[in-house]
Amino acid sequence: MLSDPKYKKLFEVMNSESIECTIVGPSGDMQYLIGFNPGGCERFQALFILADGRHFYVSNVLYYEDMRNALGDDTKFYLWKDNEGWFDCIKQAFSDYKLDNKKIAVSNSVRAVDLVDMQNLFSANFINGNDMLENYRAVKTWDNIESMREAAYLADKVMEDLTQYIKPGITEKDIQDKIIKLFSDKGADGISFTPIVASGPNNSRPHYVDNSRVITGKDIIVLDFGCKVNGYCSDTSRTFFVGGITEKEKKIYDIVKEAYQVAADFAKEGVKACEVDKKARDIIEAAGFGENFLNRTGHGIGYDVHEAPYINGNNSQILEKGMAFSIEPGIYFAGEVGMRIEDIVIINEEGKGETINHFTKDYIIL
Ligand SMILES: [Mn+2]
Repeated sequence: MLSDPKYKKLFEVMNSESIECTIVGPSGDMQYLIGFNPGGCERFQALFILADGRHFYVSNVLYYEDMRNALGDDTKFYLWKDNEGWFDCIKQAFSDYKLDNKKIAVSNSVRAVDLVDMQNLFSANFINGNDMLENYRAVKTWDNIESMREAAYLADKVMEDLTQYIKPGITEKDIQDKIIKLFSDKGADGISFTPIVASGPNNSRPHYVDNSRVITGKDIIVLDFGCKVNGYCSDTSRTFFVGGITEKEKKIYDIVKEAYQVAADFAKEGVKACEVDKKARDIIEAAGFGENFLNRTGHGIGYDVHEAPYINGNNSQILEKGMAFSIEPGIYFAGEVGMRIEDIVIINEEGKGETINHFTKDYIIL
């Protein structure tokens, strides 16, 4: 199974850093590596990839059939049952593959409590393998990018439909439910995260999670959502104005929009992620709202809705063809109001930054 060319780079990194084994739990990483993500639950399961090209899988018996189908006949399994626990199973595996005392990279999908248990069972040197695994899949194939274009297209259509649906008197939850239904009707595989519908004073919280507020006759609503197509995510945000827009609101919105455009126009093959962040931040700081731009400018996107490359001030990673990431500047005044615009940018075959969402960024006044 691990003869596929896409593993070559992973083995190179593992060998150069003397990493003997990489442990990958159910996740976007696993989906990328083996084409399947079982989702899983609290029962420990993981793929163990060895630097010499061997691999094995530890799983509860209830996932065996799915994982055997995904991994094929040449995969060795260590299976455990609910009434046994997984410690004997993992001890046997570590013994068979002589992993104790070795350097082992752990993906972010291995639960902290399971890692603590493994640290107590073994004297291996467990290291954080998240950057290695995320960066390994940061460059997508053009087929993958096609799926992302389709996911972005569906998100744009949902945004358009919402302009006809949102009105005073309905709740944030009504809008949330509508978004999920629209994605389902349009043929998306599913949503990429629980839609954020933040109205009135709630929209100063970028990751607002409540949904009970009723839309009033004069409201600002931040909408942030996405879907999945062939496992690949979309993610887009717009700010809608119900019952008109004031001059002051226009001024803030225009700054956010300009920050988006300047950063998106700057993004291209060969520039650093932190330089893209700076472009957006400079616009908002120059307007006097630097302290109100709470978040990084963006994040990579693929099988996971947040993954490498992160578009923040600390990331000197160089953008390459086939990378995909959000640009999502926002200005937030705690307890009062927030505005955000977000679309996905890819670095295309010509090495140019290209926004793959196409819904308007003009004022949406309902
Ligand atoms: Mn986002």
